Amino acid sequence: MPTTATAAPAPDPMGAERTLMPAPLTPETIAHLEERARHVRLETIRLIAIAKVGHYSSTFSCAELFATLYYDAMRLRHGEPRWPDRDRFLMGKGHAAVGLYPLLADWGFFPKELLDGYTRLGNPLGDHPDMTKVPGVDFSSGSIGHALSAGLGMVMGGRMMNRRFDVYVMLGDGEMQEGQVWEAAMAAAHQKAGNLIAIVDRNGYQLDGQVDEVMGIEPLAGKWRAFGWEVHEVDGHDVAALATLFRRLKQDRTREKPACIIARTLKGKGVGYMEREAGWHLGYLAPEDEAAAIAEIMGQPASPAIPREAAAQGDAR
Ligand SMILES: Cc1ncc(C[n+]2csc(CCOP(=O)(O)OP(=O)(O)O)c2C)c(N)n1
Ligand SMILES: [Mg+2]
Repeated sequence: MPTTATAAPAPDPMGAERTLMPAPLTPETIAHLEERARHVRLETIRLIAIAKVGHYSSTFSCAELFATLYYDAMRLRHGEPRWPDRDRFLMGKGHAAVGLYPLLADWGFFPKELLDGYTRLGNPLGDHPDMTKVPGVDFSSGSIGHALSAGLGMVMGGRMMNRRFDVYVMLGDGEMQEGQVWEAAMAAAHQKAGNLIAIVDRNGYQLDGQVDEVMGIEPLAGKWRAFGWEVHEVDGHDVAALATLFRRLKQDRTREKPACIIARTLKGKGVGYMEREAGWHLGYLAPEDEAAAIAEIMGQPASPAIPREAAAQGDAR
């Protein structure tokens, strides 16, 4: 696969790749990705126990997306967070950064010991990601709505530098209500940003309830198509389906349209009482509840529902 390409929508000399099927996924790769998603969930629980408040359910819904991106799809170099040809990853839903940090540490972008001081005074790893402090974070986020615009800017910057890398932007479904997302969507199609990939974590919930009750966003696929994007809908917890799709998109060097992946997910996926209770957007697990959540993630039977009041609610960010 070429490491550079011009911006232009001109035919790609590697266009023949488009007709090739992606390399088959082995059972070992699938098992590895599933294990990495479990790792994201377990680390999320461990780190939030240090912070004493955090976004469990927002992070659990995209654990398979994190795992597939960082262990199969993205082109990265171990220990080189600023490698100019690396694929970029931006999180519109920056509040799920707690699940990203363990993967960045795994890539050798910073010492793993930093994880142990997550959110503590002087530690660069905050509840929201800061690109000026955390090696491997490509964009500072937290105020939702900006990341797709920034991602398009990176695509355009890559063109100017005659570099070809893919730019992945993970967005929340509540974030779809932000007007700036659609301005960026319109601009990306106009710019034929074929190496821009938006991933919508369609978990059905935002901070204050069900997305379609707060302000409906359907028909979501139709909206993206109408804005000039190629749209794919996929089970966001199926690592095999995700990896196959990401591989296919990466292999297609002739695509001019930016691609949107609508990943159907469950907010809180992996811990039954969080899947059933929207109040877990921000919370803190008491130690005994934490043990039950870990057991469930490790494959033991689901624990009983914990009443909403049991989750210490922090300030809603
Ligand atoms: C501009 C802005 N407004 C409000 C918030 C507060 N806020 C944090 S997360 C969130 C809900 C996000 O929902 P969604 O995009 O669906 O993400 P999920 O956690 O469900 O993955 C809101 C409103 C914010 N971070 N930024
Ligand atoms: Mg959501």
